[in-house]
Amino acid sequence: MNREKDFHLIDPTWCLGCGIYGIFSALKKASAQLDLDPEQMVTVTGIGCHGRLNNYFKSYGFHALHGRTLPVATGVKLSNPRLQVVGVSGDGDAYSIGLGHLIHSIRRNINVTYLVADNRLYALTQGQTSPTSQMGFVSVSTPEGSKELPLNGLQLALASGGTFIARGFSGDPTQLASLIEKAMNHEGFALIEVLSPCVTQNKIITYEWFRSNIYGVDEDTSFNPSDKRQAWERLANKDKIPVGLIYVEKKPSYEALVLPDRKKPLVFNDLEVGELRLKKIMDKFQ
Ligand SMILES: Cc1ncc(C[n+]2csc(CCOP(=O)(O)OP(=O)(O)O)c2C)c(N)n1
Ligand code: SF4
Repeated sequence: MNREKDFHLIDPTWCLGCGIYGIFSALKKASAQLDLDPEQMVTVTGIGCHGRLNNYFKSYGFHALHGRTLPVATGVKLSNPRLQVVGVSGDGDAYSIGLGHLIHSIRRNINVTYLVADNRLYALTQGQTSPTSQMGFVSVSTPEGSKELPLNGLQLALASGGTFIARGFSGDPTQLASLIEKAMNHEGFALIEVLSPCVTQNKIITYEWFRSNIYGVDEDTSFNPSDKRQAWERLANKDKIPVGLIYVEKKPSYEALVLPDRKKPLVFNDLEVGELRLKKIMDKFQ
């Protein structure tokens, strides 16, 4: 039985052809393949076009402030580690205003799957230059062309101790779904950057551009995703963009260390305060 429709709440209204449709479709596919139920999942999004995903995806959801996807996702996971928590951000949300949270989530290895929709600009606010825009990119915020080097988010993740680092392409939702499945099964923080064209505002970085600039890391049989040096070299190469599972490593997740007894998530604690305890608390405020 095809269970993908169980995760389809309503039809999305992103611009026709937007890359985020591919992410939406891959997330439904992966969730169905893992036989999850919508009530076992929480999707946390930031502000941006990508942020509308949890209006359309059927699960619990939290539409966080811009750049605050990961603090909310961390809170949800620590309150109830039984939930499958998926964060969804744009490149602005993840790599600009939210960058500090990303590095600390990576080094903690909190068990969250994080999808970063990289359309190489700020789409919702009308196409300004983002941290992943290429040098020379002309937009309302850089009318003379960007003078900044683009950020290499996955290389930064590897240097920060990332345990699952992957890149997908929204033009290939089947491959993306298989990466999301692996990410959800990974014990720890799983980062998937998804190359995801904004068809309305980015007339340079298009589906065709991505197709002619990407290659699959698994095309080379000597590539080993447990080898950090190989991963680093692939990510450092500026000529061709690697896609697939780039690095994976086993390490205990943050909640396995701070909540070793995962049978008793915080959320199931007895919230009854009791009269005596309530009095003690109230006395403190007097
Ligand atoms: C604290 C804060 N600063 C700025 C904004 C304005 N803002 C809304 S979305 C956005 C950027 C969106 O770009 P991105 O995160 O890449 O998502 P996309 O729209 O491309 O999916 C900005 C700067 C905001 N909502 N809140
Ligand atoms: S503006 Fe761009 S990113 Fe936003 S919905 Fe339209 S195509 Fe997608």
